[in-house]
Amino acid sequence: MEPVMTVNLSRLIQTMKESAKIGAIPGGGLRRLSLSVEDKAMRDLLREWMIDAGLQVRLDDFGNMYGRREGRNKDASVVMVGSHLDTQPEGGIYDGILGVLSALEVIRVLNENDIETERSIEIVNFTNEEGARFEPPMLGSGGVAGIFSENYVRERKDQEGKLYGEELENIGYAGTPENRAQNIYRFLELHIEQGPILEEQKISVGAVEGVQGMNWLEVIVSGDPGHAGTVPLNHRKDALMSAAKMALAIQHIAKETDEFAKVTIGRMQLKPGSTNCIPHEVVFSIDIRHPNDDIRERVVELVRERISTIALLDGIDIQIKDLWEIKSTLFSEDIVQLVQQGAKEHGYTCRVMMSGAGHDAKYIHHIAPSGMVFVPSVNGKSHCKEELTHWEDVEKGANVLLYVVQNLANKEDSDLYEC
Ligand code: HGY
Ligand code: MN
Ligand code: MN
Repeated sequence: MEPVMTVNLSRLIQTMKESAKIGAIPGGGLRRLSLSVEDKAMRDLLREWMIDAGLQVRLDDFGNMYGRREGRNKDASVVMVGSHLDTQPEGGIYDGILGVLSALEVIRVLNENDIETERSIEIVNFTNEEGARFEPPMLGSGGVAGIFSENYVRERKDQEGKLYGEELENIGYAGTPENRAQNIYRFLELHIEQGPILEEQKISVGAVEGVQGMNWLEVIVSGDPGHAGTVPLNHRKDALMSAAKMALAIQHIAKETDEFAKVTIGRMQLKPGSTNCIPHEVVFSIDIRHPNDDIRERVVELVRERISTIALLDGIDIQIKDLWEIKSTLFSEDIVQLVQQGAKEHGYTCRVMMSGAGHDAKYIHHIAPSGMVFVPSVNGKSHCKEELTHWEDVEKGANVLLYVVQNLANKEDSDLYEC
């Protein structure tokens, strides 16, 4: 086993700060929606960095970007490392980005120390992990994992009706199906925790054992249009007022079902959206999550029942669409152990934990044993410009990533994963 190596923190910070300029918004956050001009600019920069690092760059038909560093055994299955560069509308500078740029730093360290590995290493940027522009999330990794077909992904529309496939072509990042990730030995993703646990418990590294299950639904509530000044309240079929009752009922269901149930109404649009018009249509999203699939499914069932009853009592129409569902996933035990071993070798505190957030590793785990390394989020904040992870914690996470990648990249084929 090679000596316990470390990353070049100042170079990693520099790279992260460089990326944080692309799509920067006032207050220190990022708006870099997938397949936007900002995403293109970041992809262009990543491609430049990959080429500078001597990587063979390729693109698949979902727009996923790969940079390959050949190993001694060109036929052996590869170690893939990475995450995503797209952000939320008011995202932070670490979510996903840290995983891609730490993977690049791992390559840079191996290069400058002339370390050749048995296996090839591929770093990856997965398209549209967030699902902020094109729903559902994780379309790039889900496409590679065979969850979503190329047509399904290409036909996804954003809120302005623009198509994923066309937007991908417009930014010049449409690749080919034969370039999709394949023959993966292991996949690894470094990511910020996006929650409060590591910080509260003063632990430096999370060895992620899995990702909780989640559902995305869309609800369309249809009432009657009318004038704000003339229609008596008891004659109204006000879509917004019914939607408001539904929102409170949804939160109540989660609270009464289980302490770990999480529900979020993240977007709500109403029509016609004028101060003096009674809203006749409200469309809103529901994000439901729980580590236990039975409980999560129970919450979904209760939500559907309760909001349908509210619609009935209010005499309005309701349509409930199932947008997306992932079941709770457990990662590979060998990677969880390797992450813990890496933390131990470096003398870092470490704990095993589930992820509350969804990640590309969840879908890649369908086609290759996958795992994740977490680093603490200050105040547990993420998906906002207040997202912050201290550089000394970034360094620890990246050092553990380097350790695990080096270890995996020199492992024999004997323990190849049977899909
Ligand atoms: O939604 C999620 O959990 C992830 O951050 N995209
Ligand atoms: Mn992420
Ligand atoms: Mn995210």
